[in-house]
Amino acid sequence: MLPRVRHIGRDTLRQWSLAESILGSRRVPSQTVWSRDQSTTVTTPPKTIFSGIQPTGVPHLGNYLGALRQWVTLQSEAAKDTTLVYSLVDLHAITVQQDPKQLQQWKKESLAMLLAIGLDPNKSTIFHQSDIPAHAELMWILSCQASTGYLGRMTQWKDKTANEKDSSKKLKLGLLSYPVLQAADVLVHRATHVPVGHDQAQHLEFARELANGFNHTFGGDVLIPPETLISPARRVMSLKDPMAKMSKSHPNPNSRILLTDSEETIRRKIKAAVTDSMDGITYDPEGRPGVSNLIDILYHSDAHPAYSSQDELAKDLADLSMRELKDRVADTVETSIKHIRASYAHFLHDNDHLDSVAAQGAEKAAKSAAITMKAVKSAVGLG
Ligand code: AQP
Repeated sequence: MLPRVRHIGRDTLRQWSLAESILGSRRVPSQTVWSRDQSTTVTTPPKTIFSGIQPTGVPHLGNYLGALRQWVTLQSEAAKDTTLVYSLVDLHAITVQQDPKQLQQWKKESLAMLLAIGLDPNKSTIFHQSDIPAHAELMWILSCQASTGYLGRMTQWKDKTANEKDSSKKLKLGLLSYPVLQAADVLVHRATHVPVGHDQAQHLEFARELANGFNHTFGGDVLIPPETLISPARRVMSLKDPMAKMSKSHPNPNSRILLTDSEETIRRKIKAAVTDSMDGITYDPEGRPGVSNLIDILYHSDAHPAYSSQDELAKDLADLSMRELKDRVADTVETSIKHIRASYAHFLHDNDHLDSVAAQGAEKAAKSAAITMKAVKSAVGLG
């Protein structure tokens, strides 16, 4: 089966509202036809968007451009009957050992960050994954269907295990099986669309396989195979190692720009980004990964883009020195995230509000998950 991966094109974003372009004229699991004139819409079953982020530290520019910014765009542009569900996936965070106190703090900070980027708890369900036991329960049921061979071929598993010398002792089962939990996260809320960065595309393909396999085994359409929405900023790379993706867990803090970084820190990190000694500025991700990553960051961070592609942008930058390019990137990044920094400081100190958002989200998420679990348990013979 061909992977059903949808790339949200920049042009598409500009010409059409995101709601129309990605939730509209396209094939979705339950075939729909969309017209721009909604009065002639044939069928438009409500869509459900689900996505998650691990509370494993302050989100970075890659998380923002690759996922979080799309969450907010969907919240403002999706059709009114679209359900938006966003989770802080703390059960995923413990696939590597965490300091319990630190994890508690990160959960709080991550929730404050979701509010700071512009998610509104009255429009989107925002919740901590571990507050909803149905995620782990569905994971177990799906685990009984999942192939260990398939899981062992996952790129992220291979990457993460490549460096372990004594694999049998150090590697934990959760690291192998977390794509099953990820599938459960998506399927338990009957998500039709899942906006993620490119690194998660393979896991979403796995979720579709599991859903189709479950439906085939137990009959009916109990689980909905979701579609993947890949952000235009597919993969923001590390500032220190432009062949690797920007990541929260990289030991070098200068490899990533945090959404809480001050303007001064942003400038310092971009100034120290690894580039090359070639003359001029060109866009060549394979030959010049460091420079191309900066061009990608500039292209995707610009809220009012004047260019239709990175190549076109690079032509305009051709005569800049590396220092001038870095200044331009730092200016644009600062402009695009400074509002987040300010609101984050506000939300982080409002504990009552954070608790109430988490409680409200958990209540809505529990109701959503209960519907699926009833159908799943009944199908399997547990209900
Ligand atoms: N570098 C990236 N470029 C584009 N998108 C990215 N995402 C992550 N890194 C990039 C997307 O952000 C969303 C949330 O990611 P996550 O926190 O759940 O886990 P992750 O992919 O493992 O992110 P990190 O930051 O690299 O964390 P660690 O270091 O803990 O593994 C996802 O949609 C992801 O695609």
